[in-house]
Amino acid sequence: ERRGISERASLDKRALRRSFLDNLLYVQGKFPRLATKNDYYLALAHTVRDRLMQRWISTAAAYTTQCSRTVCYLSAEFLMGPHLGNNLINLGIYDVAAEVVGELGLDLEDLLYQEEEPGLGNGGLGRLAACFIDSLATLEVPALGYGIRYEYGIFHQTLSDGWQVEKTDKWLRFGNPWELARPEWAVEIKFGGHTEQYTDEHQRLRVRWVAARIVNGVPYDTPILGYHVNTANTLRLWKAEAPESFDFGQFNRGDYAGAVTQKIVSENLSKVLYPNDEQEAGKELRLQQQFFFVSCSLQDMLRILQIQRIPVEKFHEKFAVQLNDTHPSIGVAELMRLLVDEQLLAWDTAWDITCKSFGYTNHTLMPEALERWSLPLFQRVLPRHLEIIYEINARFLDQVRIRFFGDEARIARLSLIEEQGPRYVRMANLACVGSHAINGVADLHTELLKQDVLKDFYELCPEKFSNKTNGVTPRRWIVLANPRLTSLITETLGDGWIRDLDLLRGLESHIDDAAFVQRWQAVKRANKADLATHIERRLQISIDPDSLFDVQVKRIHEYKRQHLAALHIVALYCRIKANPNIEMVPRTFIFGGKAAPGYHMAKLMIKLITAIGDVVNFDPDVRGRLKVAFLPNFSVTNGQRIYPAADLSEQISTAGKEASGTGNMKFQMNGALTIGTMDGANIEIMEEVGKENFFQFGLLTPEVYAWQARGYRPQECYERSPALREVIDLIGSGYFARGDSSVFKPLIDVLLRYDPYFLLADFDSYVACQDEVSAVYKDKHRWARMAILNSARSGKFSSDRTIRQYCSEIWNVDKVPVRLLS
Ligand code: 26W
Repeated sequence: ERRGISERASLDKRALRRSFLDNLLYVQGKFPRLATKNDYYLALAHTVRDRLMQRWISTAAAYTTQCSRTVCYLSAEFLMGPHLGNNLINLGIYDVAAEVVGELGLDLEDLLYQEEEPGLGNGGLGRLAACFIDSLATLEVPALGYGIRYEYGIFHQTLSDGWQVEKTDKWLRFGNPWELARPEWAVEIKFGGHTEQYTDEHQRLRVRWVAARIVNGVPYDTPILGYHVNTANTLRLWKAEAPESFDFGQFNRGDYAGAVTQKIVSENLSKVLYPNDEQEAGKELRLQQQFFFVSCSLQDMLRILQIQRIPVEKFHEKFAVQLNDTHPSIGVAELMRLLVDEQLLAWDTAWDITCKSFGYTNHTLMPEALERWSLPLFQRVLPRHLEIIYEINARFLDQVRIRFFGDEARIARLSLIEEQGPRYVRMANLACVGSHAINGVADLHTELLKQDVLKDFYELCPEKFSNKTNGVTPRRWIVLANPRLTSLITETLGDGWIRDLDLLRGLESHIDDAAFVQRWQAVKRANKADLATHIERRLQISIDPDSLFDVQVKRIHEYKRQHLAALHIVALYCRIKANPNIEMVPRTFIFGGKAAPGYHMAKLMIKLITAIGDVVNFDPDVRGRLKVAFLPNFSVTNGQRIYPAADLSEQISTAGKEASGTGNMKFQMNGALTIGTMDGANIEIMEEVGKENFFQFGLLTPEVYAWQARGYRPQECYERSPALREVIDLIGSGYFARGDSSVFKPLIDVLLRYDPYFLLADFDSYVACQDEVSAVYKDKHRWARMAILNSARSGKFSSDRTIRQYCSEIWNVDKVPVRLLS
């Protein structure tokens, strides 16, 4: 029976309804009266999953028969967010699915919120990887995302008395309908032990790694469908398991308990995501995790070469392997080991292949984020890789010595091994030496890499360096997150903008169309009302949807300066207390973000914000003109509610510290105006929207450097600015801590003594700029026009643009359109 495609893949409404009810019965084993909301979510998820399969198989078939050049994106983090809504949109069946569930008395949005999001990342870097694989699929580029299937993702944040409390993220509790285990493609990963030399049958000296322990890596595949295309690429995440033979085999004969312990040790490898952002901790398990997923992935690539009968010498022609920061950079040494020790290639051939395969993206200028592993630790976990790194280093430094004769200081800086004091392996140096391309993630960031962090590598090989300014996917961050805006834009311009975001420029010609501007304002107002309702439910504080929504959502970090925003709130509060009848634009300050569990100052910053809220929100003098809401557990899901409702986007990092930022782009697309420093991609956002549509303040990067060189004295700023003094003194007095002056003392002390992130230096400039924001907001029409222009000029920040640049300038890959197999 072949009447077109099977019922199970059909996108028409009747087929969807039948599948949905079928899956409720056959997958969930429930009839409607007994079904929970989660049963309905899973029934719908399976309905969608069925419809992905045909595309997934067709894609795999196209890539296999054409032996397509493939991007392998190696990332320790993929912060995907929920899949169901995105897949409905990319399949083009969101509205019809809403009708189907609606006719059964259910609400689609309600079902979407049932999905536990896979929070397999910390923040910017992990979310960037997710946007990139969406764009790769939409652009029909053959690509695999490789990472770790953490059993526990980023912790769930709750607040207790205004302090952050962490809860484990049991995202797999109710099963994961989007993944497929592929145990037939499991690989073995070695750890520890020692190396031995031996001579092979050709009398050549070779090295054998005799491991102390073996762990199995089992791939779990998730299809990643592009927007309105047949391409469904694969996200392949590795789970660690104890090998059967190891459990009860020769090592543990008779030792049942020992075998079980061994199993637990093995499975610990993919147990939990490290919640540190921009702070290197040097933990052994983290190095093991990195090696685990990288070795699994490289072995998987060798398997793919084999089934496509491509000789191993052509590895670099088949694969473009991208290192998402240094976390996967052990791959340079591991590919050398696989090619030399196991595939028996000559060192020089292997090195040539390795360098042509890898590209390295740097994501941070923070020195404390640069990964280094102590030599004893490295030797213990990866003895063979240490030898390989020594060999790479010796050959590399020989060349450096010839180029820079006698420059021993430079050689010490370029070395893969840090030699002053305790010795370390420097992973950024390994990534630079082993890659043919090195990139930063915004113009300023790339310039600072060249001048500063990677200066020596730039002077050695300037041709390796390029910039790839980050971007975000408009499918998730506009179409899915902001359906009202999506309808307005599509009714105005057609729907081409979803694949070609530059078309948003077309909105500019509607800026004088009063009806359009009014509809724009209505969209924002409705989004704000939705968020207000959400906040009221969660936090029991009333929110005025007509107040200015001033939003800062991102990881909590001193360099991102959430506490500068807090100082501003206190400054406004002081104005009200001094003159309760003062005229003031009502504002709602919305914060969200997680602090690394061991980062005490970041946790204190959260407490400061919540403590200010607890006073300001209930002081009758304020008369509702200021509200402060810290929304717990900022995540992809929560971001999707927040960005569309923002009026003002806070991007206030110290100049020269934020590599790019990507939240800034999500706000801009959704029509928020930015108040920001000249940092990261803010600079490029201002270039696109024009100075007159951007609120700029603060020191510039060279000014920060100059202040540092001169010896910055924050105390002087404090003494010079009466407003600042009042704010600092009020917090220091314990006013926001029921009179307990000890609570915020550590934070105030750092600001007055060192202020490493220049809050006090930027305070007056920030407050003046915020006053300008309020003045503009009073003119609602002017504000709306500026907001429309921000959206209209956000095309550059689509990750489609970013990925096109990676494809042509680093990866040299082309698209491979997929024909649907019937
Ligand atoms: C070892 C600890 C650690 C963990 C994570 C060090 C560094 C990281 C990441 C590189 C931190 C990160 O997410 N960086 C962010 O990357 C985004 C995507 O490029 C940028 O937009 C952000 O500016 C940058 O902070």
